[in-house]
Amino acid sequence: MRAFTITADKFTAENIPHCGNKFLIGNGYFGIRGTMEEYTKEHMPAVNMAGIYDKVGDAWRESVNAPNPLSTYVKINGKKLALPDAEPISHKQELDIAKGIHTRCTTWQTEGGEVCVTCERFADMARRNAVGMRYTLKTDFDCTAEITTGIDGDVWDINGPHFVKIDTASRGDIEAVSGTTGEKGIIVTAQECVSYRFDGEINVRCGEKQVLKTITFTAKANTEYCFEKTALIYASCDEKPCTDAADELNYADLKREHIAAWERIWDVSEVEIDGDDEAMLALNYSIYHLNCIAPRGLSGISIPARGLSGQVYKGAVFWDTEMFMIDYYIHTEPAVAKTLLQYRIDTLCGAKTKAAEYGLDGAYYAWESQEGGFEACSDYNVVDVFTKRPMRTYFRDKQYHVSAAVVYGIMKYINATGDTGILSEGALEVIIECARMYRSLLIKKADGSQYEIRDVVGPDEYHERVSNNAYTNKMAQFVFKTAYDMIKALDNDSYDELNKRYDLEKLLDVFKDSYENMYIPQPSEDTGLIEQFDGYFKLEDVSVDEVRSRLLDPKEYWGGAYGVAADTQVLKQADVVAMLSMFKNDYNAEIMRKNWEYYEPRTEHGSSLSACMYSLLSCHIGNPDAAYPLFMKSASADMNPGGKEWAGGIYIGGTHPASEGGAWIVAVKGFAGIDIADGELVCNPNLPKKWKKLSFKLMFKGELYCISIENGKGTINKI
Ligand code: IFM
Repeated sequence: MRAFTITADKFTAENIPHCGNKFLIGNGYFGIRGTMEEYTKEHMPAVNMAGIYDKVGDAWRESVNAPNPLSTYVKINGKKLALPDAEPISHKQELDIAKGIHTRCTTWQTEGGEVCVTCERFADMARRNAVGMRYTLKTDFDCTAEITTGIDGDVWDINGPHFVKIDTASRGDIEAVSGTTGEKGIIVTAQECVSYRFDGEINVRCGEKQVLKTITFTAKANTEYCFEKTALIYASCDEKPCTDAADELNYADLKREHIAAWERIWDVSEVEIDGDDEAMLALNYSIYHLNCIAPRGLSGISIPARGLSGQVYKGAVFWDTEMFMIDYYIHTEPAVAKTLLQYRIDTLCGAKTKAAEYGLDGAYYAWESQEGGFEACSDYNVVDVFTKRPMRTYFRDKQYHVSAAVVYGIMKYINATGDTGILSEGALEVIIECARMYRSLLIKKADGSQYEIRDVVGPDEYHERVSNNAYTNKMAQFVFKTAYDMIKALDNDSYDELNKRYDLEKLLDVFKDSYENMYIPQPSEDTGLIEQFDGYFKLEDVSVDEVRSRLLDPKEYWGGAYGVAADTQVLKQADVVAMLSMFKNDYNAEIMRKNWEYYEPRTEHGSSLSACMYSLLSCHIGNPDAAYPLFMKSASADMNPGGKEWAGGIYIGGTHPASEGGAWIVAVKGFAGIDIADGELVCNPNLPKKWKKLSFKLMFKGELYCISIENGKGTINKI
């Protein structure tokens, strides 16, 4: 893997939330925000745990942050030096994405002279519970120095506090802080061992929420004083208990194993782009994030919409995973993709419960899914900025397309891995139950000709409760056809077995009737345009800027009953365009072009899921240069400040793994034109002008391939 480093060489307090996302490290079991070691909870440090949730009172249920074992600050001659309060004369934060190592180097000017701290740390990719940290203090004058390091159980929460009980302990060389969650009594522990080789007086304090160890010593000018910390994070609900002890780990060994693990990951996942270093960095940075949150060797969890960067969107799993992220894992680490799908199989019961709650058959997957498929979304998911009252929204009730995304994800996985075995492991039941759910939504059109689906919210969330959303109807048809085909493909034994639980003959009839008679909004003969939903073209046709100018408050919600976009054609994110980019073989290039050109100027791209879909469709219609800026936007979602971070006083920032996965899809399926035709991998490339060569590896049906595109020609070689 070539050296790729992300840097911020200036400190600004307003960038603290952004840097927390941008410099995230993680290993799938937890994510550690790119915050400074001295930060307290106001600055949003977090060791965000995968798949552990808690609810406090009536507040939203959300994922849990572990006690923070990185907590460290220094005092020089009795004066504390800590960001953001003490302004530095220089500050550099770096992320080595090849090695998964975060470093910071900060220098302060004091009365006595300069004080510099450096710290490197990593979320161990080889040992899921471990964290390594090496902290160094250097002054250019003799002074009395204090380094205080420990574990902080007073963690940042959005809807917390989640720990109803915090225990602190210090025994021998080990300190530990355990927080017990209120709802389920899960104990989340951080344990640490600190080692150093200089003389100092040591003082360990076990407080109510922290254990802090202070080393006081006389620092000589221009001498480095360094301590190493090995820490472990684990929870009482872990499937595989942590068997390590922090004092048995060695920092250098951990670091070596960690780097080797990243090397193995990059060996398959690195993408090389000749002629465009900026794009190569952005894309590999996206891949870095996808790797930090992959649940390797874990079970029962999937990836939340904001990855492991905190509690935004309740730490919940959305359709983002199956539509935007899973492709990357399918083609680099299929076992991870299978884990993601297993989560949907395991949570089928939750999806059935939700369907029943709405009077539907089958399985209706949660818009915001937590453990067990629990729907975390409330009926009031947005706050009115004027009245401060919760607003009734329909994300939870009406985004039926989530179930289809699960089926779509399953089929992408099967087509690319050949692992049809997953069907008998529960995936077929998921497909059938999703098809049953869609069937119970169908209504015969008044003229009796076809089935329609009324009262939905499509991917464009600004228009609620619409009918015949082209995307939703097309996805429902896809689910019916998939369910039909998968049942038809069963061998006799499997058919008989499944027939004990379902009347398969009847289901085949029902699914066939459903997909054959499903109403799919068609391109107009005059304009070639597909109407996003019934009546969309009758809405006010104004520009995105005009709609924006109507906001009375910048934090107003654009959608819902009376949002500024609701009665206009302005949409939040790709909707018809998402449908076209997914079903490109069903439409000709001219139709796709006309719809892209119509919908793009009317799209706010208010969701980070939007740009990649437009970019992908641009590639499909042979316009890679129009695709390029949208690809870069998608790949850089977490690199540049300026994304939506706050809404109505609620932090909505965090990392954007769907956007990052979307960027990978554009590079591989768009620019490189990788597709599966007749069960084989094919390549129809269309590179942006400045890309001289694009190369990457890809897993397909259990084999690793090397793909290389140069001079308009693609080669696919088995490794
Ligand atoms: O799933 C998305 C949704 O489509 C748009 N709002 C954000 C969600 C989470 O990324």
